[in-house]
Amino acid sequence: LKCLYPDTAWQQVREAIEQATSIHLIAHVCPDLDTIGSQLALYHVLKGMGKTVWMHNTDPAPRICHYLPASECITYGEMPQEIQADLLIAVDAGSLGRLGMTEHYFKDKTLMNIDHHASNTLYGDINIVDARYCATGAMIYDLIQHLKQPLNAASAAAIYAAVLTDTASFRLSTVSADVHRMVAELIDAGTDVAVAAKAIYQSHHKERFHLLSHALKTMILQNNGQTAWIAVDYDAYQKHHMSGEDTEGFIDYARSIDGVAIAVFMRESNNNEWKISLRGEAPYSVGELAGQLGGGGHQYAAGCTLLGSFEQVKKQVETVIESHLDQ
Ligand SMILES: [Mn+2]
Repeated sequence: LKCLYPDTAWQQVREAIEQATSIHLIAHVCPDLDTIGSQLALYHVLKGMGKTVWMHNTDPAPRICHYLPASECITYGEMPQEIQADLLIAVDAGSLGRLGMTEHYFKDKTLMNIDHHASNTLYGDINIVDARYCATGAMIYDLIQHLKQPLNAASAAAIYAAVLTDTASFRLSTVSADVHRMVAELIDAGTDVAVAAKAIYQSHHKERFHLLSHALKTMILQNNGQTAWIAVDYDAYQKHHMSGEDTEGFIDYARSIDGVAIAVFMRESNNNEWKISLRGEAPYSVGELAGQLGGGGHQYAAGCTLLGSFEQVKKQVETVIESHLDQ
């Protein structure tokens, strides 16, 4: 194997992991496959090193990750009493708030922060944050090598799921030749890409498409066709018995229109609470844009949560977008 970024300083991470006997791995709220894949890949590696390992998160893991080995060991919700870890490792979370846990839980514990968000607030006692990585899962690939551990089929499959989804199926400019060389190693280690594709892209409920057809009818273009908007309000959401993960990918329809530089998907997750997803392209940074709205993310993909009516929230997002388009 070969590290994607050999200059990343993993030494402190390696030492802390080697010294720890029990470790709690934590994914971010509304977990995606990068955070869950990173959590699972680390789980298999640390188990192989003889550690006691827990995977406990605030929110449930998405249904599509259930094909990954040990995903059934991930728990969520209230903190179980039996978790007594001497090291906590957060993966793919840009800020402490993204873990969704009371700050009390982190008191007097060593917290390690492994992430690839440029906006990361360096909230850990040990921070390994490197925005060059296409996915946090790819960071785990390098970490495995620094720990001098083998890449087994279970961790390879988890890393593959993380990288596949965080690069929008290898379509982003973060995908280098080295990323593809890593994927070759993941396949050699036993990853079945067809099984992954089937689980991730071809296991949707039919209700998703009823909601998608509703969402597409809301699509509007503004700013001379440079911005595209789609929205799903709470009523529609409830009517189709949906959960957040079922709207995954809706924004891609808005982004895929010729001439659109910034796409916005507004989802009312509760009455007057809107989850805003943003996708963009250079020279714009939707990560910066989301930051101005109290959220965060990457240059090409970001999000935030806003409170208010549809009109109020849309106006707020619009104002920030227009200030970026004007520059
Ligand atoms: Mn990520």
